[in-house]
Amino acid sequence: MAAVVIVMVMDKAFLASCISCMGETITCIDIDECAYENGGCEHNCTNTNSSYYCSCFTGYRLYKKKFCSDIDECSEGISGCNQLCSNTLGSYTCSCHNGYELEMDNHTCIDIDECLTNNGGCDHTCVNTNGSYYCQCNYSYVLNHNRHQCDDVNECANGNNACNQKCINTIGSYYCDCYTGYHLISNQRYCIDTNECSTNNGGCQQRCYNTDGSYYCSCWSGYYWNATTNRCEDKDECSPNWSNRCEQNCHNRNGWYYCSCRPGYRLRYSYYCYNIDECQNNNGGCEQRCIDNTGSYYCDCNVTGYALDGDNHGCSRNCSTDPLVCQQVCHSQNDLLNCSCYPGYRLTDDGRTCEKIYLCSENATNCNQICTNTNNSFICSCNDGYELSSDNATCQDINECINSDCEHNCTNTDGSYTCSCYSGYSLDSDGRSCSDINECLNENGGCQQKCTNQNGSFECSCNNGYALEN
Ligand SMILES: *[C@@H]1O[C@H](CO)[C@@H](O)[C@H](O)[C@H]1NC(C)=O
Ligand SMILES: *[C@@H]1O[C@H](CO)[C@@H](O)[C@H](O)[C@H]1NC(C)=O
Ligand SMILES: *[C@@H]1O[C@H](CO)[C@@H](O)[C@H](O)[C@H]1NC(C)=O
Ligand SMILES: *[C@@H]1O[C@H](CO)[C@@H](O)[C@H](O)[C@H]1NC(C)=O
Ligand SMILES: *[C@@H]1O[C@H](CO)[C@@H](O)[C@H](O)[C@H]1NC(C)=O
Ligand SMILES: *[C@@H]1O[C@H](CO)[C@@H](O)[C@H](O)[C@H]1NC(C)=O
Ligand SMILES: *[C@@H]1O[C@H](CO)[C@@H](O)[C@H](O)[C@H]1NC(C)=O
Ligand SMILES: *[C@@H]1O[C@H](CO)[C@@H](O)[C@H](O)[C@H]1NC(C)=O
Ligand SMILES: *[C@@H]1O[C@H](CO)[C@@H](O)[C@H](O)[C@H]1NC(C)=O
Ligand SMILES: *[C@@H]1O[C@H](CO)[C@@H](O)[C@H](O)[C@H]1NC(C)=O
Ligand SMILES: *[C@@H]1O[C@H](CO)[C@@H](O)[C@H](O)[C@H]1NC(C)=O
Ligand SMILES: CC(=O)N[C@H]1CO[C@H](CO)[C@@H](O)[C@@H]1O
Repeated sequence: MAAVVIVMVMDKAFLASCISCMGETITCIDIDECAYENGGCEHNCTNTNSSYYCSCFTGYRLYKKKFCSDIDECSEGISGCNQLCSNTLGSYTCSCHNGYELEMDNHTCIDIDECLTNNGGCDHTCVNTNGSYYCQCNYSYVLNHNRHQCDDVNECANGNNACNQKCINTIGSYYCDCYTGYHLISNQRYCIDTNECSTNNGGCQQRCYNTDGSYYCSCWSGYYWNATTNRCEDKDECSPNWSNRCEQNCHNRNGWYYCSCRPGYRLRYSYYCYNIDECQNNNGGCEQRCIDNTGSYYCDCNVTGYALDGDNHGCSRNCSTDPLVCQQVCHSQNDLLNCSCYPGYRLTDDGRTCEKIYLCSENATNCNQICTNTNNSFICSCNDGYELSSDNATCQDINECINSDCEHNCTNTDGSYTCSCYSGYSLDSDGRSCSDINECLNENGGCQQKCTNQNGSFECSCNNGYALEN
């Protein structure tokens, strides 16, 4: 404290002279130059033995021994700032570019991982970089102009994107699709025709035809599509509505038809009918001439006097087929004709003409019973009970019983007739009427007790007290 008081009463000059007076007994005390106006130092003043000096605060540099000027650490490159440096009075501060932050040492800048905060504002992927970051979009997205949002890419907008039929864009993707009747192959891009017929015959009843992108049904030949019933139905080729190739007869069957020919024709090449020359085979079965027609044939008898039999094949001759052979009467047997003549005529040597007979004495008169000569001929007649038949020669029995005078039965006999009576009657002497026979007259009719005659019959009965045995 005392020193301090002393200093206060000495000026500088004295102090200096004092110091130089070495060896003097005068006790010199240090003058504190800093005490007065800080020794003229701008910043710090430090008093020393017999002197003093000025110094500056950190960040300042001494000049002209007393004054202090700020050190620009930034421009002098001594700041140690990692990135940006800004000078301040007496100091400096480090700072960092965008995207970096100052470390705890206040000098080093380290990258800020913007992606840690809210994904950096990126829609999809945030990629941190040294000092920055960027957003990335998933495949099939494109980064919006704002660099953060991801917009869907319409892959289909540009040339269908390898889909050969339909391209369907979706958010974030796309897929290929096919028109009806096609399907995707395994690469999921190309469409190939779907063979609808391979499954369930395409739903077709009969034929299924696959086409590119579609298919159609049809019917087997022999069937047609009936639009009313929606079914394949049998074509009735034989009906006028459909054509058939049969030359003659047509027979429809389910799904087909066949042809046939009328008798006398033979089917050839399935459709055509050719005439059969039946006469080539065994003369057509004709006994004489066989004449072929288209489709048939017929027999003919070309030997004079012969005519076709009922079977139209055989030929035979009889009196009506050869009427001119016999002049009068004709008899035939097995194609042989025998002529004869009416009664009163006789066959001449030619075997067919007849000449008239004039006398009953000639055998050929043929009179059966009675022959009577006339002027230039003869006539036949008959005995009683006979009549002349239509040949004027033979006599035939008259059936008198047709209109008889018998009372009961009449029995015709050759040339006559007899009458007879029912049982129980007897024929009268006139040979025609019948009388009842009284049977009781003859041995009591065989009755034991009473006999009662009746017309044509009789009856037995018993006395009182008897009964007829069975
Ligand atoms: C300057 O003076 C101040 C206050 O008296 C002190 O804290 C500092 O250390 C001094 N600086 C120097 C370089 O002497
Ligand atoms: C960095 O600066 C801050 C504020 O200016 C201070 O509080 C801190 O102590 C400083 N750190 C270092 C290591 O200097
Ligand atoms: C980051 O960038 C700074 C400045 O360009 C560089 O000094 C530092 O080495 C980089 N860090 C990495 C990890 O690349
Ligand atoms: C992007 O891709 C990632 C990885 O494949 C997936 O997890 C994410 O869901 C996708 N985001 C969108 C929007 O598709
Ligand atoms: C189709 O079927 C209907 C019903 O059976 C029938 O009436 C019609 O005639 C058929 N159509 C033809 C063209 O035959
Ligand atoms: C033939 O055709 C006519 C007209 O289409 C039809 O009315 C008739 O039913 C058909 N006849 C047969 C047998 O199919
Ligand atoms: C009858 O016809 C056949 C075949 O034409 C012929 O061979 C035969 O000579 C004919 N007979 C007579 C008698 O005309
Ligand atoms: C004669 O022959 C023809 C032809 O065969 C036949 O139709 C007819 O009945 C025959 N006549 C007699 C009387 O046999
Ligand atoms: C008549 O027939 C008899 C017996 O056949 C014969 O003897 C007689 O000469 C015949 N008379 C005449 C005239 O032909
Ligand atoms: C039988 O006589 C009658 C009468 O004289 C005559 O019309 C008829 O033609 C004669 N019949 C025969 C077969 O000669
Ligand atoms: C008479 O005629 C009847 C009926 O035709 C017959 O039953 C009966 O036997 C005949 N009697 C005689 C005697 O011919
Ligand atoms: C404070 C200080 O260092 N005082 C010194 C000044 O010089 C004298 C003489 O040399 C010393 O004796 C003091 O100690």
